[in-house]
Amino acid sequence: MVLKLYSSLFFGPGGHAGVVALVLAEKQVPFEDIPVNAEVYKHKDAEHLERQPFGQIPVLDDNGFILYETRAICRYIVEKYSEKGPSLLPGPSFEERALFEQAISVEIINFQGAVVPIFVASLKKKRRGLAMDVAAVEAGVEILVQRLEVYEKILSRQKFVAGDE
Ligand SMILES: N[C@@H](CCC(=O)N[C@@H](CS)C(=O)NCC(=O)O)C(=O)O
Repeated sequence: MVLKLYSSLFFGPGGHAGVVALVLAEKQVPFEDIPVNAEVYKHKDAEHLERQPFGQIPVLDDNGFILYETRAICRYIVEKYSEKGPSLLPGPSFEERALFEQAISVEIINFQGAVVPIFVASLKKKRRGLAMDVAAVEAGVEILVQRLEVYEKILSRQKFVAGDE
């Protein structure tokens, strides 16, 4: 049975489900996209909470095996379909793996941690017909710019955040 990915364009194509879709595409694993209408809070209804108790997107359903949390889903896909597409996990050395874990933590905390508050104060409000919180957006952008300057520094020395591979 083909994998099912519960997603929602309400959060934009660059949302967490987009990351999973990108990994599935890289690994050349076919999947069925199941849109959840977040505009009318379908991600908070009993049916979705059964899959994702925090009421968030994305969720993967692999023949009844339900998995949430974007990075856990990505790792699952990459390891389960190791023979398909390019290898997306570093290694074999402990150091390469550790740098990969470091990059993932940086992405969750420093990148997502800065981007999500901007989204919540701007596009998310707009899509709900509310006024944008300009002060929060400006404060968020300031933090994001500082973080991206660090990314620039890292990427001036190596090809990718986790190294050169
Ligand atoms: N830690 C979760 C975060 C997922 C997340 O924040 N998804 C957003 C959409 S991109 C969402 O569902 N937001 C609604 C909410 O948090 O109530 C993951 O990595 O999958």
